[in-house]
This record gives sequence, C-alpha cells and structure tokens, in this order.
Amino acid sequence: MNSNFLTPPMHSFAGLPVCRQLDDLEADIAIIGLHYVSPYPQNPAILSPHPAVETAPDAIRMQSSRFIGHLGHYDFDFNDVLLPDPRIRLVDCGDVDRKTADGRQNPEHITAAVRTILARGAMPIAIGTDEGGFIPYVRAFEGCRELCVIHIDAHIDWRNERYGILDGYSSGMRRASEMPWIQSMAQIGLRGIGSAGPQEISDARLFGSVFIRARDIHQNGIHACMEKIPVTDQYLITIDADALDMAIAPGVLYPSPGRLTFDETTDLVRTLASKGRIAGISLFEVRPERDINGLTASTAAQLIIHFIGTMARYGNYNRIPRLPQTRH
Ligand SMILES: [Mn+2]
Repeated sequence: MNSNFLTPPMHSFAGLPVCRQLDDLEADIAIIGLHYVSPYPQNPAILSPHPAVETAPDAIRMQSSRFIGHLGHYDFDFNDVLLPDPRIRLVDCGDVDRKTADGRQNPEHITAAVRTILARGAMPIAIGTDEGGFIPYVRAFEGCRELCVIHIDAHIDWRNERYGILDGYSSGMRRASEMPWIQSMAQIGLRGIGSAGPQEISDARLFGSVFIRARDIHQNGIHACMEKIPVTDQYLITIDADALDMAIAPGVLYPSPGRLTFDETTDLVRTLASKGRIAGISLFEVRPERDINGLTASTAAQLIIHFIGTMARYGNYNRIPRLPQTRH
C-alpha cells in the first residue's frame, strides 16, 4: 500500500513505538488518527469562538503524554497492572490525510489504512475529530462476518442526508446499516433532542437497531442493558465524545446533558469484550477548540488507555495462542 498519505505523529500516543510503513506493521493494537471533515456548510449556531487550530488526534496524544512510561503501572480500575502481559504489541501508526487544507482529502485513504491494519492482524483504535470519518473507517471491515456496531452517542446519526450531503457526521449509522457486513447495531447513551425525526427512528428500528438510553443505563444498570445487545461473533465499537458527561467531556459540538460516566463507558466496553471479539474501536468528536483545559482530550486519552487494558485481558494476545476462526 502506498503510505504517502500517512503522517507520523509528532508525539506518539503515550510514547508508544511508531509504525511508519503500514505494510510492515507488527502489532496487536494499532492507534491511528483520522482527519475526515464532513462537507456540511458551516452552521453558524455551532461555530466556535476560535477556529480549529488543533485536531482531536493531536490533542488526545498531547494529553496521553502524561502516561508515557506508565503503561506498566498498577491501574485501580483493573485492580491489577494495566498490561498483565507486557509482550502485547502496541503501536501508533500516525495520521491519515493530516494535511487537508488544500482540500484534497480522500476518504478512501482512511479505508485503505484501516484495511491494511486489519490485514496485518492488528486491532485498530481510531481517533478522529469529525464522526463522519466513521463511514470510510467501517468500509474497511468489508468481508467481516456477523459484525455488530455498538454506537455510544447521545444521538443516533441516522439522517439519510443533511444539506444534500450523504457522508457527514449525522449519517454514520445510516451508512453503516447499508453495508452488507454490518449485521446488527445497538445505540447506547441516547438522550435529549437531536437530528432524528420520526422517520430516522422508524428506519433505525426497521433495521433492528437496539436503542439503549442513558436513562436506561442509570435506572437498570449496565448488565440489564447488555442483555438487549445482539449476540454475535464480533463487535465494532464507536464512541461520540458527546455520549459522555459534559463535566468530563465539555469540548464537543453538541453538549448533551444526561451523561454516561467514565465508569459506565469503560464497563460497557469491558462487558462487550467479555461477550465477543472486539473488531475495532473508534472515538470521534473531541473538538479541541471547544475544550476546557484539555479535559475532553484527557478523558479520551484515558478511555483509550483503559480500552488497551481491556483488550490486553480479553484479546488473548500472546498469552493464549490464537485459535483459527471457526465457521458455523
Ligand atoms: Mn452525538
């Protein structure tokens, strides 16, 4: 694969080794930054007081720098060291299409990069600013069997189009539902008023999407809600930062009162990892220009560190030889 559209990170995530040539990737988990921009006309209601000068991958890596050299430390969320087997191979692959100012951004680069990571046998953890980047990301999973999208967000993102645009951040789950390799979907953390009208709700339900509101989690607990999640071989987890409590993730385009807490979010991912294979994780919609003291990026960095610890436990990396995929 031509990797000319990849830029090595200035500072890698938590000081991890950097992969400069994806074709040579040797890793169990690969971090990759995405720089997709939804081609929507600017909405004056959400214009930032300052233009975006920093992207989510940069901001999250910057906040992760305080954990350089810490990944072997004890993590009280696991009551154990973060990485029980330090041989797990963690790599930062840098950014796809980092320089987009000339308008020559190509979503196919995202698909190609993620597909190469998968072909090399690594699990991609994608960090991106604009959630429209989920669309080319999920295209890379073509050919995967029985994939269930777990979408953690305050909103459902089922618009067919907005301003005539099909591939924007309001349409990610609609586009994913149209891909034959996406078999099922659960949407978790829903609340408040968003871009969905009755048509979007009924289309999502017709597809079979399972709605789990933030309220349902608070009232019934994670485990009761998890029983509604489709049983499948593989989960593809994607998170919009606005799913989280505004107190720990204020830097988002659509702040939504009603929160998922940090613990609820990590418990969700940990419970999923105990039920099935995690094919990939992506985290979008950290908007550094709206952030307060880097708090949202810091929360995102610590989520990713927790996900690495989760995968180190449930991904069976190194400690147990990987079994060949069984066909049913
Ligand atoms: Mn959202």
